[in-house]
Amino acid sequence: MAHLPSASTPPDDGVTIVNTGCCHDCGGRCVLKAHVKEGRIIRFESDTGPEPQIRACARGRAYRQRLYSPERLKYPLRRVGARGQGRFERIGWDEALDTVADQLKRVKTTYGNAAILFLPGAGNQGILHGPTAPGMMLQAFGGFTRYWGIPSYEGALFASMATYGTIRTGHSRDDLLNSKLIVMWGWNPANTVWDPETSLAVAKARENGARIVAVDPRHTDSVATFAHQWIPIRPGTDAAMLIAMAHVIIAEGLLDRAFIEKYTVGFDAYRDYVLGKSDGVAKTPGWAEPITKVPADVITGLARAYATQKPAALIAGWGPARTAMGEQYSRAANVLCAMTGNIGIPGGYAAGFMRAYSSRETGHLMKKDPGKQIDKSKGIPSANPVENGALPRPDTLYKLSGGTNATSARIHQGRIWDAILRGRAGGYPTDLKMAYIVASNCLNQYPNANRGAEALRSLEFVVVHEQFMTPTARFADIVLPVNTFMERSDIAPPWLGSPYYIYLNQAVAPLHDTKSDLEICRALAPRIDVPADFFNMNDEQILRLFASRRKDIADFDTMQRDGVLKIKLPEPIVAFREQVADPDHHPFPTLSGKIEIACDHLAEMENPRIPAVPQYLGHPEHFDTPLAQKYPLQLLTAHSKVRTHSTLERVPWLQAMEDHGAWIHPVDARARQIENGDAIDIFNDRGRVRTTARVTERIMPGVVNVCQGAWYTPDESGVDVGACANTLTRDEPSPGGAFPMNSALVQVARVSRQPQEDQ
Ligand SMILES: Nc1nc2c(c(=O)[nH]1)N[C@H]1C(S)=C(S)[C@@H](COP(=O)(O)OP(=O)(O)OC[C@H]3O[C@@H](n4cnc5c(=O)[nH]c(N)nc54)[C@H](O)[C@@H]3O)O[C@H]1N2
Ligand SMILES: Nc1nc2c(c(=O)[nH]1)N[C@H]1C(S)=C(S)[C@@H](COP(=O)(O)OP(=O)(O)OC[C@H]3O[C@@H](n4cnc5c(=O)[nH]c(N)nc54)[C@H](O)[C@@H]3O)O[C@H]1N2
Ligand code: SF4
Ligand SMILES: [Mo]
Repeated sequence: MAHLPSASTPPDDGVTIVNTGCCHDCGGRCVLKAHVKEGRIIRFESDTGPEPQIRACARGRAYRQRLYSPERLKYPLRRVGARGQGRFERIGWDEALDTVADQLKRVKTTYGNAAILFLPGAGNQGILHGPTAPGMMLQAFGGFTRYWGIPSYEGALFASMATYGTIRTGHSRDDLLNSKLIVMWGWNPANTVWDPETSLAVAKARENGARIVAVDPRHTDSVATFAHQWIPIRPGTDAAMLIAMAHVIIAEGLLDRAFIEKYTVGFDAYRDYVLGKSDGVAKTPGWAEPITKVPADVITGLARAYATQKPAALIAGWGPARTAMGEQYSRAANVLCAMTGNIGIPGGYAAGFMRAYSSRETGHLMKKDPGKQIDKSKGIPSANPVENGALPRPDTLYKLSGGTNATSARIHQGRIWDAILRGRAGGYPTDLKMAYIVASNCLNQYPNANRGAEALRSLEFVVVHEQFMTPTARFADIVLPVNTFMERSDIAPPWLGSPYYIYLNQAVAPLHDTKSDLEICRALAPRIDVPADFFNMNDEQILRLFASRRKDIADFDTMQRDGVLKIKLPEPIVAFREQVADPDHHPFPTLSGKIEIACDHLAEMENPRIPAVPQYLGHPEHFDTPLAQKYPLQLLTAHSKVRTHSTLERVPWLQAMEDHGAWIHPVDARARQIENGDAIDIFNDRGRVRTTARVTERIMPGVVNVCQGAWYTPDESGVDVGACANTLTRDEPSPGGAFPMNSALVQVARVSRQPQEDQ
């Protein structure tokens, strides 16, 4: 591959090192140096350059087994059996593309563009490949219906926008060295990475003397590695604990009154709720103890520590916000940061969405832009003709720019299956007839997989661009085989917000008869009469065009040669540094210009489920509802360290690191005669999964965890023997749009005992 621009001089053994990277939606975005011999990658190494190094995790280092997997899709396929049965025949590219073009045109002519459902997924995070080109193509074709809501963070995002008017609320990781106390609230970067330098930064902060407390129902690898104290908490009750901490801070006068006065609005309303003046219930630690299962003195202790050991970083992960009332937890965390004045100062943290550097978006996210405010009566302009002019949905923060698009033309991602099945009659904006799915294992990754299978079966046509025969691809009529990021070039910004770019240089020629998503669009666009201007540029021309628009990419060629561009910052990023140092010239980008402890924009919704101040609120599948009699255990669906969602599911090296199985506490296991290693069923009214019991005290009683991402594999009787978490999850989003994947009630039963091994 000597012609590739990144190739350094081959060492004597005929190996060429290609500077490239890894870019699924994995929490990272890392340097990989591919050692290529005779056109094949024989090993990877990671960043060996100057600090800070952007080092790959086990998943990236195992990538050869994904790239060269015998299970890769090799050529276009057409369904021959019933939809979902997984029987296909090989066809040529022309036939496959003609079929897709004919179906697109048929659906457009018969039903209109709104009947085309585009489901882009997170599979590839480069700017060029993955769903970008298909989206542009379908837009030029007259538009499509899509979803709103991102399962990662919708609750955290909603709360961040309501409180701060922005998602840029994070600090660069080097600033953790300035913290005296770090609270890892539902945050497990030892597994989920959250940008590659994070674990090292937390370790250094601990060495530097910071005290580290973790609040998580699971004793995660992060707890084991970093934390001085583990506080297990009942899932979905975090808002109650945070509100009780606020009670301690108010009652004991530990508030930062000057900060509250100067930078916030609405504290009095929150204080009245916390003290019980508005509803007669004082939210004391004693009130929170039976709700959260956290002893009152532990809540009091953490509240005092957080308010007095300043600066303190409360890092509020997204897992607890992936719950049925998720935004209340995030709002309560944000408000606690504000009450203690831990915002805008080195070593503090604002919680919120937590993006720091923004190579992903432009600077507008930090500016209040009233000129861009949406006129509710006129509707929202959009380049997608299907959406153009649609009115905002109720219960959206439509007056703020930079958050979720408020258009009512979109359907919440968690409700897509219901929308397909019920359409306009069910109150959705359209009747959906075909799905165009790119880089998404939606059947596996959206909540309520059994309903998903029913929905996909009901469509007239399904096309999937994929690399593997995923549970979703099995439901396609046409599967188009796509290459991986080792087989093409791209630019990738970091996952969350660290200051660098990865340039992925193509390391090997595309394997089998695969194409990139962009190449597919180049071939498909003329077949559906879409003008091909964009698609006529070659890959590198587009990457150069992208780079030329970024102020922080000064030299494309050097970035391309090195495979990485690290941006040097003059000082650590501290969110809201200017707002706090010089409030007269730097208002917060909210409507009031201040941190909104009580938010008028929320109050205007007049929805008691979205109160103006954060509250602890229940929901129909909470631990204290009648349903809990039937299904007494709470299900968590954390992200696995050996997969990226459902990607990398079939990589033997990674499977060897950790088996799929369910964590269950010995008390719950004993009550069900379950021993470690037993086959168990986990079930509720939505479905039943079969997996292996991992009996462990690393999870609190009353809670079971099945990591998300295992492949949905229903057997003849409907039992999901792949144990996909979403066979069990709830698909009713929170009022603010949070995904309730950590709010399902379940029961567990033993299926059979493994034969005892000889002693
Ligand atoms: N290895 C790996 N890393 C990843 C990913 C992956 O698939 N694999 N995915 C990436 C992506 S796209 C995302 S969005 C992020 C997700 O990042 P997160 O959302 O932070 O990850 P989770 O593992 O879902 O949740 C974090 C922790 O929250 C805990 N938790 C769950 N519910 C509750 C609750 O109600 N209260 C409390 N206090 N804790 C709770 C879980 O036990 C878990 O340890 O991870 C990224 N990183
Ligand atoms: N129960 C539960 N469910 C969850 C979560 C949870 O915490 N709990 N987390 C949610 C979160 S945070 C997220 S982000 C979503 C992720 O959900 P998805 O976006 O569906 O992510 P993956 O499962 O990784 O599937 C991505 C697919 O893209 C394919 N792919 C990779 N690269 C390319 C490419 O270049 N082109 C094409 N065409 N395909 C490619 C991969 O093979 C893979 O099948 O899952 C969500 N689902
Ligand atoms: S999977 Fe993510 S965190 Fe791991 S090496 Fe690849 S980019 Fe980095
Ligand atoms: Mo995500």
